[in-house]
Amino acid sequence: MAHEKTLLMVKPDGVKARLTGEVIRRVEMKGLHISAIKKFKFDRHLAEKFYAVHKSKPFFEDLVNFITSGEVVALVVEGEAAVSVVRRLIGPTNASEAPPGTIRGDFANSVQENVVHASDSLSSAEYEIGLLF
Ligand SMILES: Nc1nc2c(ncn2[C@@H]2O[C@H](COP(=O)(O)OP(=O)(O)OP(=O)(O)O)[C@@H](O)[C@H]2O)c(=O)[nH]1
Ligand SMILES: [Mg+2]
Repeated sequence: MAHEKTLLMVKPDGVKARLTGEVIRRVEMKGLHISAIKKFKFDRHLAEKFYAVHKSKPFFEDLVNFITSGEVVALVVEGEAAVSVVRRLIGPTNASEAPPGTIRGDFANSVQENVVHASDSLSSAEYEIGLLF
C-alpha cells in the first residue's frame, strides 16, 4: 500500500442537497486528508475534457448537461490507498444498487444523479487533479 492522491467531487445534485459537509465529514472520519478544495461551475469545454473517456457512451450528452447544471465542490484527498478507499466510501455507480453506509447508497437513488465522483485509478486521479487544480 502507498500514500496516494485522488480526486473526489460533490456533483451539482450533492451541492444542491447540501451534502458537501457530510461528504467531507466521511472522508475525514475515515482518516484521509483533504489537501485542496475548490467550488466552481464546469463549462461545457471543461466537462467534455473531464468526461472524455465517456465520449462514445449514449449517456454522454446527458452527463455533460448534468455536470454543468450547477456548482460542484472538488477535493484532493490524500492518504494510504486513497484511490480505492474513496471509491469504497462512495459506493457503486448506480446509487439504486449502492449499499447503505456508502455515500451513494445513503443519499441517492439514480444512476446519473449520484452525488459524488471519484477517480477510478491513479492515472485518472492524476489527469483529473491536473485538469481541475
Ligand atoms: N444517464 C446515465 N448516466 C450514467 C450511466 N452510467 C454512468 N452515468 C453517469 O456517468 C458518470 C460516470 O460514469 P462512470 O465513470 O462509469 O461511473 P463512476 O466511475 O462510478 O462515476 P464517477 O465517479 O462519477 O466517474 C456516473 O457517475 C453517472 O453520473 C448511465 O447508464 N446512464
Ligand atoms: Mg468514473
